Amino acid sequence: MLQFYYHPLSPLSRRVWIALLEKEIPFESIIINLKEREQFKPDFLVISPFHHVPVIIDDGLRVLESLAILDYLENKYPDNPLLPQDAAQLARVRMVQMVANNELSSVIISLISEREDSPKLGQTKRKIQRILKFFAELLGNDDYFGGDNISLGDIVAGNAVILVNKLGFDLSQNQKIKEWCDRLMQREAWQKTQPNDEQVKMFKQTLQKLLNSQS
Ligand SMILES: N[C@@H](CCC(=O)N[C@@H](CS)C(=O)NCC(=O)O)C(=O)O
Repeated sequence: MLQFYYHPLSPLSRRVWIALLEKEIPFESIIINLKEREQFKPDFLVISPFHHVPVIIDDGLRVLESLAILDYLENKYPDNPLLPQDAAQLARVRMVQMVANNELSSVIISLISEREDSPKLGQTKRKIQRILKFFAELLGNDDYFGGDNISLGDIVAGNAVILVNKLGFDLSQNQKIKEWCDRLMQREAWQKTQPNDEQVKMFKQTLQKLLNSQS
């Protein structure tokens, strides 16, 4: 059975976790406790040389890097597809996925570490606003970025936007995006994977500890 190395509070692990559940792929959970620094244990470093989760091992094949894992799962397990066939739809899904990965992930550290009155936090919030406006335009009147069906774009972006919201960014000025997040949260895979308030607090503490140890 596919082995999934992850931590439930790791946002990048959650992308893969949601995809496994949405695609209904059976897997064995192996939790790497990042707070206890289990990612640095020699046995795990053999599997994950950069001490990161997520990692999967499937039929003896080790895959690391969340986006590479998502592509692997989509190609290896075609049921419950998460990528559209149509060229324009696929471009939309990939744009959302890459913008979320390249632009949105980086704002999370500022949301956690900057003080309420810091200019950097103001800049971060303006950047999030621009990204959400772009997402809303792309979504149009569709339920998902994949059209009628959820896609890898929805998973990568939805996971980040829901976290940004839980970290204090108000979505009330972005009604379309708020409704899309609510739609995602009605799905079983999302209810199983999204952190509650207590877990978000723990995530903030762990990340803050990591940032302090690096400074
Ligand atoms: N580019 C990698 C990054 C993975 C990553 O940074 N994972 C974090 C958790 S979200 C981690 O394992 N941190 C522990 C560490 O770096 O020691 C991916 O997309 O999979």
